[in-house]
Amino acid sequence: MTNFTYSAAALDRLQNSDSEIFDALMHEEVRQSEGVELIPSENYCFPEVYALLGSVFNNKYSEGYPGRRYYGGQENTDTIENLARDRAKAVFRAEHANVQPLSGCAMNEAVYFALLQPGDVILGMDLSHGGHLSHGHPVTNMAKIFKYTRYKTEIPSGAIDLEKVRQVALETKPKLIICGHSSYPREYDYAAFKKIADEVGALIMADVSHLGGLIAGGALKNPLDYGFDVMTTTTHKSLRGPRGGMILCKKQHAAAIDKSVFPGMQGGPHMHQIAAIATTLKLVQTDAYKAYAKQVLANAQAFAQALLAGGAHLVTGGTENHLIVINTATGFGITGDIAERALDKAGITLNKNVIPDDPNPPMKPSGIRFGTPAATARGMGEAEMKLLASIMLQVLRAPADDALLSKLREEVRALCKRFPVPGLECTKTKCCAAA
Ligand code: DSN
Repeated sequence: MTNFTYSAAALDRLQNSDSEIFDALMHEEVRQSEGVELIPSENYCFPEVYALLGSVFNNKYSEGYPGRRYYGGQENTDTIENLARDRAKAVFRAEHANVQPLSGCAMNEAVYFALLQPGDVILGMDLSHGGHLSHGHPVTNMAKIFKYTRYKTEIPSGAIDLEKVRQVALETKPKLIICGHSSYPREYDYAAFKKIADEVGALIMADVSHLGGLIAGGALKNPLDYGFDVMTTTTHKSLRGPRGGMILCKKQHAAAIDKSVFPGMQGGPHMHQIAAIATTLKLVQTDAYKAYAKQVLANAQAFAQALLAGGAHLVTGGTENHLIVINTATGFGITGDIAERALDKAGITLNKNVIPDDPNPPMKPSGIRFGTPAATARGMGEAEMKLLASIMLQVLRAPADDALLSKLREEVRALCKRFPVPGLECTKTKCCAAA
């Protein structure tokens, strides 16, 4: 029952005071250990992150920014926030960093309110083509305040027709153009988007929440190198930090961004989260992390090639980053929800997902989305991706064959045993020093 990720004494207390939550925690550990996590926005954080999330920084209120707070007792919180900001600037070659956003949506909303007026037009990628809710989907509160317009990708290649983007921009006159996605397996041409923004007099932002860690590790292009005004990223996906968000921007936007985050959007920053972000930003500067970022992409390639060879229909025909979208409706005659449930039974976790211009609704969409950051964090390589692709193909061809799913579940469990979750291996072996 002892666990490397939490203090043994605190865990004992939890077991005594709230056995229901304790049991759920233990079961979740087993679920994460014995199954393969392929949701592309999830990851296993660095073990150091657990130490800081469970630390006394949780207890501190720190409204304001280093050197200008509304409460006393900030000598240690100032240290960690300054380190987090400096490391963020160094890692992403940014002129300014704000590390206080509590999450991804809050971070993007803070940017809109910092740089725009209500009623201004924002141009972002269509949700079904890979865009994100926080880029202005009509169901969001932001869509009541700003006017959102869309660009799409070409079907089936997934290429972005830049002349079409330019035309939409000329017609709708956005004040802000967003590059970024949560289910687009291709790279952006950041230079071309910046050129369009300049032509129409718009600011340009990239939301690289999925890609932040891969950019930090030097495996993908950094939009800030192309003159972008703002780049946002969450900190818990490929970056392997705590849940949270960061805004990186040009110096000229620094004051507006900071004011928009606090006091505009948020009260007290989560200092335990910021401490963990600071440490994450140190760890992503190591050679080991750079190798990890490259391996995430190599693994996605191996996975995609094995699926294509097995007859799967990949949206955009392949991948250039960490994620893959399969059209299960055309390839296997099943909707994404059926695929998700069958794969879950085999110990593979991923999510159902809409495909471009999906004729089906979001809870019964035509596809599934998955990626390699978490499996790669366990040390899995291309050979394991090929094995997982073969298991996935068997499931997708026979999603109702429970005997087959049980057999595959055992194969997945055996695979997982060979690749312990970082930080959790010590639960079993008590060899924390080796983690
Ligand atoms: N929920 C995240 C994802 O899965 O991509 C984005 O918000």
